[in-house]
Amino acid sequence: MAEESGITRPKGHNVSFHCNPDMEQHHFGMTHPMKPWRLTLSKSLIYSYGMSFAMDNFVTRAATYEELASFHSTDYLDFLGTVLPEPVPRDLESQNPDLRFNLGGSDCPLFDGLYDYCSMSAGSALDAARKICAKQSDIAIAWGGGLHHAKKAEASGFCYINDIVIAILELLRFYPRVLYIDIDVHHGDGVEEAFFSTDRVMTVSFHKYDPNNFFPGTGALDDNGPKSEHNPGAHHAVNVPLNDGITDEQYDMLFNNIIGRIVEKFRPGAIALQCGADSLAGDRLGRFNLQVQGHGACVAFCKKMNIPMILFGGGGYTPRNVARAWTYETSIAIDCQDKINPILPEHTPWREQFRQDTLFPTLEQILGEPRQNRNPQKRLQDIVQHVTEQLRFVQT
Ligand code: ZLM
Ligand code: CA
Ligand code: ZN
Repeated sequence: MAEESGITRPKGHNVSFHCNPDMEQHHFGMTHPMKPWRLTLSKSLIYSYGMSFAMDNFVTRAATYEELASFHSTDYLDFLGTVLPEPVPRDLESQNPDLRFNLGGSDCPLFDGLYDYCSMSAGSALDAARKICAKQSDIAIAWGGGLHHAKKAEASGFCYINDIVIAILELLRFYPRVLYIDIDVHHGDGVEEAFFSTDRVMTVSFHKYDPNNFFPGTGALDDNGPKSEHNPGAHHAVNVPLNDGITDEQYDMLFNNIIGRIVEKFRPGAIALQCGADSLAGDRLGRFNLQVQGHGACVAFCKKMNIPMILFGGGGYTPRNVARAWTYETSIAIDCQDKINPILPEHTPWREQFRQDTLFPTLEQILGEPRQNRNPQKRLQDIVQHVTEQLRFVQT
């Protein structure tokens, strides 16, 4: 199959792929938007293209209690390890006076094997970080990670354990500075908060921002880290608040401008890139008009800088589009994006799930009518201007 597809190992760098297939068997509940099965669909497309022959593939173990405790409080972990799913599905959170650690509501339900699911996600992310630290990998992929909302002692927005924070803490043992970039449609609040008081991690999130109508409601342009007198982390949180309907072209302009400037100034030793696929057009929860090409362009831009990098998954609620994006991004990591056939391989399992047989459906194919773009060019320029000024306070 490797010969047939013409996919070969990339020249000059190593790519590793970290997953735990047992993670994919878990269910948040029938109608919950988060479907771990999207990981199965993504992997099946990646494998169908023959890309596994160009990477080091690791089936990862679950993270241990001690590894999870590098970020999370033991109170929270102990509770997470013992709570059992409700025999009857719970209704509204308001009828639940007993919600500890924000667990058991409709966003963060208790389900069978919850603790295993969380520790497997974190296990893959941590394995990716360790391969980067050991210089055995230049780009390490953990599509099962990217759960950016989880707090030290609280579940939030479908996230229970913050695998990203745990992985970045590992990177910090070897790299003086780490850059975190988040292209999920939601604000990366958990990661931002975890590193609010250090100048060793710079966090950048691009997201839909509408404090009253879109989760989690944080991440305004001028939220840049607590500006208390002795906080070295001040100015080290960058937020790029966006409105509905942003296009590939606009996102690319913003991303290249902002990330280009940040890398020049902050000079990170490693990059952690959260590739939440809910920023794609047609996502069940998302609001943007990004195509697979525009989403992937962010990965390509980061890769060009030749800095060791972890690619995390994250959100993504229309599984066929999640699988397309993460497959294309895997191809960028291994330098075969120009070699692969945009027509999905004939032997792809669940091929009919994809509706169109191409890796790159048009906006019309995805949406019929594209979502109205509410991002005037002037506003985007103001954002770049703000970030440029913010970077004057960043020293290295
Ligand atoms: N209600 N079921 C992104 C995390 C987004 C908070 C409003 C729940 C949903 C959503 C859950 C089956 C990442 C909020 C929403 C309804 C309070 C959110 C269960 C539909 C359903 O049908 C659903 C009964 C559920 C949840 C929609 N929740 C949409 N948006 C957000 C969290 C996570 O992508 O960034 C990273 C993985 N929560 O808006 C409410 C305020 C709960
Ligand atoms: Ca984001
Ligand atoms: Zn999201």
